[in-house]
Amino acid sequence: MASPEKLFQVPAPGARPGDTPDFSKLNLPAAGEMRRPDMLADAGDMMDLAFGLVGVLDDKHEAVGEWAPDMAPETLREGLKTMVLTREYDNRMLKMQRTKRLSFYMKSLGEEATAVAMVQALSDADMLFPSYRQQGALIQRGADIVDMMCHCISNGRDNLKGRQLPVHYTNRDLNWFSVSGNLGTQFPQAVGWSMASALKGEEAIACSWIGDGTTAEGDFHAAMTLASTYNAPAILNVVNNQWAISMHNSISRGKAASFASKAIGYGIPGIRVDGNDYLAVYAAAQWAAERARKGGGPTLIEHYTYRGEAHSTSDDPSKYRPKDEYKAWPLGDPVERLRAHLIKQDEWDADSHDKWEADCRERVAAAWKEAVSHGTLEEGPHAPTESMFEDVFAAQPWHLRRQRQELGL
Ligand SMILES: Cc1ncc(C[n+]2csc(CCOP(=O)(O)OP(=O)(O)O)c2C)c(N)n1
Ligand SMILES: [Mg+2]
Repeated sequence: MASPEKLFQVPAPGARPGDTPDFSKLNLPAAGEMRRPDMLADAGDMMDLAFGLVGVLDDKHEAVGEWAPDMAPETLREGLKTMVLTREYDNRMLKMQRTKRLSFYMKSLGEEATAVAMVQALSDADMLFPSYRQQGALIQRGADIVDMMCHCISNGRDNLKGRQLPVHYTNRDLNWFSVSGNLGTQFPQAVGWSMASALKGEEAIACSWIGDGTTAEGDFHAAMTLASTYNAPAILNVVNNQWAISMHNSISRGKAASFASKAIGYGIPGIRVDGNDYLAVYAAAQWAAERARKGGGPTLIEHYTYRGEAHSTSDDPSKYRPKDEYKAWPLGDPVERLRAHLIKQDEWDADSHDKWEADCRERVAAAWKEAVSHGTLEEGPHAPTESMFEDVFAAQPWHLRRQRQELGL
C-alpha cells in the first residue's frame, strides 16, 4: 500500500512568499522556433504546437520565424497605443477604488496583448465573449472610456443600471457580449453563437476568453465538445496568467503539460502562444480566424502570460506568491517588448512613447471628470429603484408586480 502522500497529492507552486521566484523549469522554446502549419491542416498533425510556444519577438526585438505576421507599422503602433491607454485606464480606476469612489476593480497588467492583439486581428462583425480581464479588447473595439467608467460607478449613465459588478461590461453596439460573473459561461455561449452564424452562412466568427482556472469548470468541456462536434467557427482563448486568484495553475491544469494540449482529445488544434508577444498573439489570432472562416472550425489558443497585479481589489497576492515574481517572469512585458520592437524598426521613439503615456493619463483624468459629472457611486444619481423590475421579462410576471406594489413603486 502506498503512503497517503503518494495516494493523494496537491500540486504546489514553485515558489511561495519569501521564496526566490523560480521559472527555470519552464523550458520554453525560443521565438521563431515553432513551425506554422497550413491553416487547414489536420488537428492531429499539429500537436507539437500545443506543447511548444509560438513566439515572434526575439531577445534582440526582431520579428523572427514562420509566424512573424505581415503587419504595417501603423497597425503595431495602434496596438501599442491601445495597450498603454488600457494600462493608464487601469491605473486610474485602481486609484479611484482605493479612495472609495469605486466599489471594486480588476486590472489586466501584463495581459494587455492577449486582448488587444486578438481583437485587432478580427473583424468588427466578429462577436466577442470576454471575461472580466479584457478591457483592452473593449477599448480596441472603440468603446468610450467615459461609458466604461460610468458603468463602473453605477451612475445615471451606467448602461447596466447598476445591475452588474464593475468591469462586467456590456456593449451591444460593439459586438461585446455581457461579461458574466459566473466563470466560464461565455465559452459555450460563444460556441453556440458561432454555430448559429455558420448555420446562417455568415462570415462572422466568435471569439471568447477564459482564464486558466476556469478550464476546471464543466462549461469549458461542454464548449469544447460542442465546438468539436459541430465544427464551430470560434476562437477559444485560455489566458494562462499562472494564477486563479490565489490558486496556482498547476491545480486546474492537473497533469496536462499545457492548457493548449487539452484541445487534443477533442480533435481541435491547440496552440500555446507567448501572450506577452504582441506579434505572436496577432499571428495566432489571424491563423485561427482564417481557419474558422474557411471551414476549419475551432481553435484553442493558450496565452502564456503572467498576472502582474492582484486578482482584484479584494485580494492580497503577497499572501500567496513571492512579491517580485512578476519581475522574474521570463517572457517580459508586452508593452515594453512591442515598444522596443518598434523603436528598433525606427517606427517609434522614447519621446513619442513618453508623450503618449502622458496624453493617456490626461485623457483618462478628463474622462473621469466627465464620468462623475453624470453621478458618483456615493451620491448618485443611480438608476431609479423601480428600474430593477424592468428589462428582464417582456410581460412582467405576477410576483414581480406584487413585489413592486409592496415597495410602493
Ligand atoms: C463559477 C464560479 N466559480 C468561482 C467564482 C469565483 N472566482 C472569480 S474569479 C476566480 C478565479 C478565476 O481564475 P482564472 O480562470 O485563472 O482567471 P483570471 O482571473 O486569472 O483571469 C474565481 C474562483 C466565480 N466567479 N464563478
Ligand atoms: Mg488565471
